[in-house]
Amino acid sequence: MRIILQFIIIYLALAPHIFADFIRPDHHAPIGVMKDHTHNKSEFMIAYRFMLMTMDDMLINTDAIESSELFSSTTYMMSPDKMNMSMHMLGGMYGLTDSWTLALMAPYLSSSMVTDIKVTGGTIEPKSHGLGDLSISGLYSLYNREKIKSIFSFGLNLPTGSIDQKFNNNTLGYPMQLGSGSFAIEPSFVISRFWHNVSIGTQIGIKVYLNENSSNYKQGTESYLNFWTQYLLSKPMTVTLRLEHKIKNSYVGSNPVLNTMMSPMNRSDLQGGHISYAFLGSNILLGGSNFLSGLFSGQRLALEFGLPFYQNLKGPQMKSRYKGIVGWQMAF
Ligand SMILES: [Cu+2]
Repeated sequence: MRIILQFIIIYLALAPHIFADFIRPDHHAPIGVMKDHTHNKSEFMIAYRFMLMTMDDMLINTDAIESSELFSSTTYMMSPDKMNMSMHMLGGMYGLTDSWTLALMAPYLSSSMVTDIKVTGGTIEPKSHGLGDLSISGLYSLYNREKIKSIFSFGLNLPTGSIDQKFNNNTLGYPMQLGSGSFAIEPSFVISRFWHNVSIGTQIGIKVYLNENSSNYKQGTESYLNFWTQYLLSKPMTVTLRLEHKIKNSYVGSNPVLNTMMSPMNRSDLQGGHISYAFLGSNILLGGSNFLSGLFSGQRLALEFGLPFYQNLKGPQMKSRYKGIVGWQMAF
């Protein structure tokens, strides 16, 4: 009896520390960062993310250009005006060992683009939707302690998304296609540091397309750098701040069916650029210290909203306006 009592006393004394240190909302990066954490052996996680991105107006490098200027100063017959892109993404993770985690991601994309027509002075709104490129990754936990975690991951992009989306029997420009048509490799590295109620993390990654697709082009190499910090507002909830910089190179080759005189969207050499975003968000443990903890055990909810603060695009190319991401994750 005394042993049991002692055990209970010790347990109660340690419990707050166990719960404080074992799972924290900032053990996962802000929701827009992928491949940021690993799982223990035999642990599964399923994830759903919804992302919305809006683009409008055009840039040539950092200078804005209107449709009317584009029509008066060039021979283009069409000009992009506004684009909405939404993505549903299903993800799965599985801990093969305590060091190796397997991750799968499947995106479903919907895009629409309001396009100005020079001849009629009117607009059209082509749409595309369908499965994007699947990816499969191996994540290796290089270092996993209470205060520092570090992961190296290696991803493979599979060309499952369509690159032949059409509108009125005409092949749509590059930004409206759903996939890349190519295999790609994507190594990335993450390191995060945790303190009592603050953490910071950084990720660097690069995605290299390997082969020319069936339409005679290959997307440009993409590299990205993320830096974030999280502050624990309470045990189950953080506020997140993230800076992201992406560099995308121009495409190699071009799709011969796209008429480059028609629209800048058809120009494979006008697809790259630099873009920097600032995101504000939150990570929430639904199974945190509330009475519904049993029901939502192992579940997370996270969101981010971001605005671009620097864009330098090979243009004329549409510029980004904002990006919003909501995600739900469940580990078991
Ligand atoms: Cu996970």
